[in-house]
Amino acid sequence: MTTLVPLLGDQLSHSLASLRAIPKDAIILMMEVAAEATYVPHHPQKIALFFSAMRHFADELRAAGWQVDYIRIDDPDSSGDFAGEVARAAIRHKATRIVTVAGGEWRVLDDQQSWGEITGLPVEIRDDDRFLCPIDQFAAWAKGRKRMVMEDFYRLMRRQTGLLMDGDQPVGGQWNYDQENRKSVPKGHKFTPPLRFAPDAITADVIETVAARFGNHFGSLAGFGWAVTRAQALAALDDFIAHRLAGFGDYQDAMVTGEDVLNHSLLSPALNLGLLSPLEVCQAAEAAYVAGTAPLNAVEGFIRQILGWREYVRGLYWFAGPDYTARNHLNATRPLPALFWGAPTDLKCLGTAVDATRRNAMAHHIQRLMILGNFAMLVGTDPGEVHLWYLSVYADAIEWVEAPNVIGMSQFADGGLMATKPYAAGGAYVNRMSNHCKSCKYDVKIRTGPNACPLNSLYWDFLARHEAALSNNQRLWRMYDGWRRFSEEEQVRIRAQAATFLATLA
Ligand code: FAD
Ligand code: DLZ
Repeated sequence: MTTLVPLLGDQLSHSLASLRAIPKDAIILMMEVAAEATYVPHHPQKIALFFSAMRHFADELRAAGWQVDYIRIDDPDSSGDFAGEVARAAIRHKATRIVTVAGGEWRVLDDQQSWGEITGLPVEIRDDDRFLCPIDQFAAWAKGRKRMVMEDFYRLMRRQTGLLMDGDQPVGGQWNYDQENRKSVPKGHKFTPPLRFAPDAITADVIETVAARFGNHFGSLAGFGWAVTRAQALAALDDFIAHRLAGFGDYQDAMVTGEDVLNHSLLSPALNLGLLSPLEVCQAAEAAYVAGTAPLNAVEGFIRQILGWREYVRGLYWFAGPDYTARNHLNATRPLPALFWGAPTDLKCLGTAVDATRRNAMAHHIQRLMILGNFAMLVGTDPGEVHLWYLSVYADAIEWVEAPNVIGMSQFADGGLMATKPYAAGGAYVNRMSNHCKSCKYDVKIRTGPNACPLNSLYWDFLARHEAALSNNQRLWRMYDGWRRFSEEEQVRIRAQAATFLATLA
């Protein structure tokens, strides 16, 4: 009896369900495969992160007494994909059964479901229980609801975990302190930079391989500093809690030219690879509040992102089904503008966000939602293309978390399953939340004319274009009222201005 345990690149947790209740002589199979590195053109830092963290984890498993069969990307005999490697390993080890944990994408789960037929072996696919809300629990909660409001789900999760709870009531008397979390950054404010990790020999080797094989993908490898082990991820967590959590709430929605990180944690890659558990991260933040080193608005805001949003989008991804990424409620068909792949743009906010993405395989939430996502939606980009771009370029992008954020939250392509209204904004929002407009070529205060910020006309044009689909939405009433207050001549001027800009994108 030989048990083969294929373990995927985002399953790097010693508590993984497939490592429990199996014989100690089982063979753990880890596979660096070309198909996974190229099914979208991942940012080279993302590929290097996965490969380096996988190699480090394999070493940790061996040190813990497991037998690990590790297939490297340059293995000349590799078939290049999961199914082929599982089939080869099953023969190599004379396996009699396969035990694995469900992957984080419908595509991968489909593949796992084919392994039985390919190998002729019984395959047990265990639930991924590294989340706080099981998929079935989310489905039971979501079923029959007209709107799946995140805030309702979040309160349920607070009660279920006891995080920031005082008996049955929220600590501090309020569930949500978002109102306190929209401050703009005072001039000259200094942010403490995050802890980064110089590449060790394993990472350096991986970086060399990735540069040679995938160096043509969009993105730079130069600044690689991600945590690639659990020990490093824990150090990054400690550093965030000690130095940046306290300011997390205040400037959560802010954007500053020259500041890539602000007070964000940069923990999503470690969380999504399984190097950290969501509960331990939330507990560390809660402990800082209890110890008096971080205020409630910061701690609640941070915990809500993980206990609320992260669990919610995961539940929604599996609840919505495999065709979710094909949704296109607004029938948007424009190809993704070239600026997303680094073509020059005069819009400072967009150029800054794309450049951060290129250098870091990272952009913070408001850049992803209100700069990049907003622009893609305003110009009518095909949401499928937007989805593939986000899946490619961010170090933390795995479809279960990326797709709902892109298709649902940022593009409104699911017709409101996730968001109650499109996150559409013109230049005024960017000007309020950032200092980008001060050094931008365009004038954010005007709608038309050669110097007008393109976001202004694009915003109104978006609303006008989708009037039939959106104007009944109560939450958009004020915006449509604003549009109708323009004179007919001004409406024509605004739409012509937008059309001129859109023509430059083609
Ligand atoms: P912080 O601001 O420090 O937040 C703490 C943690 O909360 C994050 O590490 C993350 O685990 C969690 N979190 C925060 N917001 C969300 C959210 N909306 N959904 C799920 N988890 C959240 N997150 C990903 O992990 N992978 C993605 O591929 C991804 N794609 C996104 C695409 C779009 C269009 C948008 C709007 C958001 C996306 N997010 C994604 C969510 C969020 O932007 C990132 O989790 C966050 O920017 C990661 O940086 P951080 O660790 O510094 O986050
Ligand atoms: C993202 C990624 C990359 C770049 N490479 C690999 C790989 O070589 N081997 C692997 O096991 N996983 C990789 N991944 C993650 C997968 O594409 C996919 O996101 C997860 O398997 C989903 O659970």
